[in-house]
Amino acid sequence: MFKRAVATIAAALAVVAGGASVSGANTPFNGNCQTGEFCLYKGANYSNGIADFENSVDLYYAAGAPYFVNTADSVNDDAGSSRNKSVFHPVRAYVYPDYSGPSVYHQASGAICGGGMCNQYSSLGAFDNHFSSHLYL
Ligand SMILES: [Ca+2]
Repeated sequence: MFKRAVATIAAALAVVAGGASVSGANTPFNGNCQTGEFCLYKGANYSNGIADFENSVDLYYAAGAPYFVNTADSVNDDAGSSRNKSVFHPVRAYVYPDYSGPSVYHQASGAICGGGMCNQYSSLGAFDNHFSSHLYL
């Protein structure tokens, strides 16, 4: 009886510990660009629709591919601005699937912008409406 109670308590503690993980309590695709996430916005200046990711995505237009939250708009070739809020990982976004083709490097969140690189881009210039995959580095 005592052993079972200890096991139950240990399991409960494990759940609590999991809920407060060091990676933060972000939730992908909740429409909020949280710590740890890479976010794409349909419009410039982080506006008009968001897709908030917590992992790499190798293809934006396959079955199950991402849409901007609460819209019927595929993320593929439709991002107008981007932001990396991962503290530890730079993220590279690519024009083609499978992390290929021309790309934009996003520094880890908190890194100082320099050399044309930053963790966020309020507009994407020649890359506007071109991203088709992204990779956490
Ligand atoms: Ca989120």
